[in-house]
Amino acid sequence: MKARFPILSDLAGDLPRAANCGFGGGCGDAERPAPALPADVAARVKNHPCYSQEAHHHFARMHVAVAPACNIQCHYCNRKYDCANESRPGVVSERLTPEQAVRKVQAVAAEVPSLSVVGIAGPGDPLANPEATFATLEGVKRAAPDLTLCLSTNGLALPDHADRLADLGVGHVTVTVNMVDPVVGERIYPWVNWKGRKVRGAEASRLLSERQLEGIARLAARGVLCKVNSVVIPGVNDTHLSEVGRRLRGLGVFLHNVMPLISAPEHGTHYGLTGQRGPTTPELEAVQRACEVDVRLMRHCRQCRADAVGRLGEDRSGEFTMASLPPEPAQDAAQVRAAHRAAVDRVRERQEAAKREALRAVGGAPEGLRARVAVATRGEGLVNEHFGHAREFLVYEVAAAGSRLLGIRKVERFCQGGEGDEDALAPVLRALSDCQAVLVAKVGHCPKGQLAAAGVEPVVDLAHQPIEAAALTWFAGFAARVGRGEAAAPALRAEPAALAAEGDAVAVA
Ligand code: CLF
Ligand code: SF4
Repeated sequence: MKARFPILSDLAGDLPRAANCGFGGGCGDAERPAPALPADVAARVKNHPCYSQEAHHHFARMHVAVAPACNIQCHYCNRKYDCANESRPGVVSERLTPEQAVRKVQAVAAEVPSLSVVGIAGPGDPLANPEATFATLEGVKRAAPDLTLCLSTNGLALPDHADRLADLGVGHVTVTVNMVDPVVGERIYPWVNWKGRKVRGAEASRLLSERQLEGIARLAARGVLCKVNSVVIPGVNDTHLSEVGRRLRGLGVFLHNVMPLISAPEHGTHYGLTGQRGPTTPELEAVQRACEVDVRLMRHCRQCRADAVGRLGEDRSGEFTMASLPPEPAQDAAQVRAAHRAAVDRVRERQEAAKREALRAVGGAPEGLRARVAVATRGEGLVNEHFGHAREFLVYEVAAAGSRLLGIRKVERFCQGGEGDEDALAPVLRALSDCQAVLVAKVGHCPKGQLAAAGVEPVVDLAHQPIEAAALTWFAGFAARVGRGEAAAPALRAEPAALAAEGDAVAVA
């Protein structure tokens, strides 16, 4: 089937060109879509790739690593590595001074028209480094006022800085909240540094929790949109996080990001060295379901590095090392970013129209029938990645009432240098084992056969279609086949059975 809808690159001619164009690649139940946001809130999250799942197809963020110190110790963190609040493990390539950070933002902003957000997320805690953090935020605001300022913190120092953040126009703040019960916290936090003194045991977690909740309440009172990240630690806080969710709802938290612990011995963390594992995909999904009561759940987090650059899921940080930047600050390209936003708005209108049309077509599917559809994408909101090139799949749940993202399944790229590797295919098949179909731009003969044998239908005739419209279109045909007895209805809440084989694929909520 030919592409029926224009793709963003079709619109590139509308845009002033930057040297290195950055184009490239929910919440609620599929049967009970989340309610619409108030207009003013919708406008504030519209182009933020973390606060809007849809925006993450079109917009990039960058982190500036200006905050090396931390005021607490988490058992999942090793100071040599990125802050696990917001990062997958991996050393930060460069720590920056505020002046370097502003220069780097100017350079990236001039090269990446899709850049919409600048965040500070480590490698320690931004508010344990307040001078560097505020100098950076103020400098970025002066240099590129159209960029949204963002920050992620453990919350210990948040009450002291909430007003200053709000005064500065930081409209999006993430707080990592892993517990509201100090007995649970004792198993996550060995100590916190409070006014120059190390506080240990349950007292440390009681203090941390009180400060976190106070800080969130202050931000909410100032109209700052708060996101909470919670790390699922099996056997430690997995059954407790629904209680955390209940407390957060009362504080007006905008978004809850329930994400898996990343733990490996080579990271040198306490958990890594003591064998504390992360959750399997079914375990993670179960905790997310328990938390998803009257709060928006983020399901597209990629647990980025503290020096990440690019769209979520892509890492362009290596392109923007300090040594590679021009000696003089690059000229800003605000008009290029504005043109990108306008182009994205036009694409969105078309993709929304496509979705509405697909929803009408799927309206006759039986109530209660659902399926899981994996999608390979390079961005732009399209099914546009080859199966063998995908490093991740977006998994959607689809039903007659609509579609919603369930999560991201990271995989090793199956095709290396034009050849598919049989050994690499098995983990990909396991990662998709709970899906009824995988929508891709292309797929080779061999993986096509193996996918079909594993019960996952490879679909290429929806290539370059908008993702959700494509998933719904596939579902309409699937429902018809189920009706004719040619396909079996999947069990409700099908789970990726083999994913308990840890290490094959990391699910990122
Ligand atoms: Fe960075 Fe965090 Fe701001 Fe996003 S990340 S400070 S809110 S701009 Fe985003 Fe990365 Fe997940 Fe964070 S995908 S780890 S949620
Ligand atoms: Fe590490 Fe972040 Fe925890 Fe500090 S708050 S110990 S930097 S994970």
